[in-house]
Amino acid sequence: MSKQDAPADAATVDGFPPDFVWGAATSAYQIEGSPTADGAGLSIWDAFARTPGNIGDGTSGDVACDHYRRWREDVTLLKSLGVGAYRFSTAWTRVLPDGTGAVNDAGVAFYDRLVDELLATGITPYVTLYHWDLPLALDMRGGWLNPDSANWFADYVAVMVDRLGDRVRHWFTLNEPWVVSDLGHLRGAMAPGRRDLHGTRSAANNLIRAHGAALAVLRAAGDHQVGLAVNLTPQHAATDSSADQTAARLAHSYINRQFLDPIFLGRHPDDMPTVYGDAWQSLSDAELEAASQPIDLLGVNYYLRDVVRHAPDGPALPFRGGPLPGRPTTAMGWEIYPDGLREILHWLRDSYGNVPLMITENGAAFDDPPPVQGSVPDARRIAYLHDHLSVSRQAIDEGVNLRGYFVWSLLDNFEWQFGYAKRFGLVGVDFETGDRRIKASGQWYRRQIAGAGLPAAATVNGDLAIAEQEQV
Ligand code: IFM
Repeated sequence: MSKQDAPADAATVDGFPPDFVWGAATSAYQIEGSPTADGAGLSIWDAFARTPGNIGDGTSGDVACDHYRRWREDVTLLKSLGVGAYRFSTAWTRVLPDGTGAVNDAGVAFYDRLVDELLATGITPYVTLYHWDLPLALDMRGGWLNPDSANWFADYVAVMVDRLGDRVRHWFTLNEPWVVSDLGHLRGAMAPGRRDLHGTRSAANNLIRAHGAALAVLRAAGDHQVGLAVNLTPQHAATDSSADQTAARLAHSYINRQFLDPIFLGRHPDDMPTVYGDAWQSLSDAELEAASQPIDLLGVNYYLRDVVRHAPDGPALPFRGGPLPGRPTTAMGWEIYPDGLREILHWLRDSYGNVPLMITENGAAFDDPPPVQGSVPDARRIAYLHDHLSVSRQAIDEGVNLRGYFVWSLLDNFEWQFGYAKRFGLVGVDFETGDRRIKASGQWYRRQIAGAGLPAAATVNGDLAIAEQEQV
């Protein structure tokens, strides 16, 4: 069911397991601001955003949501949404301003306070250790192209688990390594803005090695739940032609399998030399062995599907994807395709064993309508979330080991190369004043969480009796 005009009191999706984890997600550079406060160093995103022409609206994350100063207010918002978990990332540059070497205690203290406040509020922290903001000092040493990068990352992770590991149990090593390698090292659309296929592959290899090295550190530190978060996007051939069918298969290997086959199966997809041509480099057997140690949970970031065509004259790779013409899209131009989430969840179960899964990101940017009586009536976001939760519930019924769901994002924030123009938040942010306002989707999500574990019989005409009682 699609509800293009879903209001805040629209039906929620019931019947989730009672221990299902409900959360919201953010990342450091997108919300924190104050990049050099309390001794922090610069990251590749500070440098990239300050280079004219890189960000669509000419902005940067210098202020963002000012979360570095307003974090307590944001924890209160999480509480009022009723989430049980919050996924955020730690900025490597606050902890190790030069990327390696001396620890900046004042930077660690920020995350100490945040974790303490979350726990005091009854919210479980899920920490992402790398969400794209590599210390600039390390980029000057080659960044992810340098084979030492895996060790740099492991050293930083050792500091984090040493300082926060008595309270944080859930860790994601990397967020969306494919985006780092492709958009950061091939397309130049994201930091560090490189455009080189050989470098793309080197970065991918070093990211896989970094995941393995960080996993070993976290395992040695005790009883932790460790995984990584990957963006997964169904790749459907545009036509029945063998060229398009092959293009879709190669795109699937490149986007969806490039990181997961090494991590779960200890090998590269057979297609990878075809995808990369001369630029192909494989990991050694020992590196694959280190990277493929078991993880406890896999984070799935799902937004869209791609319809793929053969593109022999493309700038780099022999395929090109985009939305199916005529289908609804979000403000990102991404096709709204909830069935693709179910497809991805099934594919993960069938390909990599029934590893525990969490949807670590799902959500949509829309051009939100103006507030009505104090609330942004973002009906399209409610419909988007509803429809993706419906297929998630269905996948659980079909045997997928799905344990949780995090909306992207808690707040409207700095959407990378698009600046502040694309709003994903359950909570709207006025970037002039920093004021926050829960949107209708945030109110809807609150009702969704309050009643999700209930069987259908506990609902009254689709509206949850328990949620209504709470609102009184
Ligand atoms: O904002 C990003 C996030 O940082 C990573 N996943 C996709 C989101 C929307 O583009």
